[in-house]
Amino acid sequence: MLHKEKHVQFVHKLMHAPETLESIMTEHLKMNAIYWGLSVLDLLDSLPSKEESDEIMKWIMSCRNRDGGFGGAPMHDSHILYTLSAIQSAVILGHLDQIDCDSVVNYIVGLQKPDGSFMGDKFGEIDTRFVYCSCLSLSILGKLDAINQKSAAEYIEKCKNWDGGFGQKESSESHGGQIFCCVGALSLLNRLDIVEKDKLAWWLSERQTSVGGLCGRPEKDPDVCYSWWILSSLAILDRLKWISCDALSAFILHCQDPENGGISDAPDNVADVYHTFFGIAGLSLMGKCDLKRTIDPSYALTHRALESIGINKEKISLPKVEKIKEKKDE
Ligand code: GRG
Repeated sequence: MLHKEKHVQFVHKLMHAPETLESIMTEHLKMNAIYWGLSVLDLLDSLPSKEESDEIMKWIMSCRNRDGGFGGAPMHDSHILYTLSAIQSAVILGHLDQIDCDSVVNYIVGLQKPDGSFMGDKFGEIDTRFVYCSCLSLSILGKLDAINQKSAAEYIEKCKNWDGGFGQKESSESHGGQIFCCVGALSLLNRLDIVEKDKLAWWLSERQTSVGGLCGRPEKDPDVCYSWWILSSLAILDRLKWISCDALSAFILHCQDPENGGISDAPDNVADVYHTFFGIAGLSLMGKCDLKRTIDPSYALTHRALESIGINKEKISLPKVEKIKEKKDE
């Protein structure tokens, strides 16, 4: 059983929590945490009130910098990871109009390198995560054509490995999280032809462990967050049926805190909002626990949120329901 009410309370409690040593130490992640928390509330049909939404939006806008990007908290440097979370949160709250489209687009365009790759910020780290974050931000804003899409896709192709997977950069080992970013970006760029679908789906399905949970690389332990990274990649490739959804959902449910709400990375660990979001998002993708299959695997936003900005179902890459009649569950 999914403890929906408890999870909603868990997120509300976090949003209103007083400052603690832990919250100060994780301040740099606050913008991401806002997106994860709001997404949980959206998936569980419990969006904040108008007053609360306005308050959250005010905080988001206080993280905007002169360069057009957003930091993880007020007065933090801009980074594409937080810029995307700010945009996604604004979409969920119905306040995308408050984001200054031109300056954020300029900021993102300035992150692309001549080889198509993206820096995360002005300090220059390169990672396939940043290609995805940039493409998704621009796609939401309807401005994908502001970057060199051809070279972005070609850069991702260079990061493809012999096993069909993708890594952090060229010659990096395949990793579930990076695969999500590369497949997600290619889906947004309409370049899924670059993916060797069966080979990659085989690698992804091999990440299901004997306890049902998914891991990010061979020989690693399962972690609830891969119920998103791996599963949404399989969904984009239309091969969700290649794993046992029953076994995965049992693993996710086993990682819940039934008393205080929230989901942890693995059974009996401490719950956090990151794993709560990716666990519930995975359950939604599989249509388990009476959750609507409402999250889009490329945009990581609900259909409701996407439709509110005019991105409609035809563009959304959710595979058909009947296709989730998986072999392994039978
Ligand atoms: C909008 C959903 C969304 C995402 C934004 C930031 C980002 C784009 C994607 C991150 C993808 C990623 C790299 C996820 C992996 C996170 C993780 C568990 C890293 C730990 O990796 P390892 O290799 O741990 O240290 P393992 O699990 O292999 O033991």
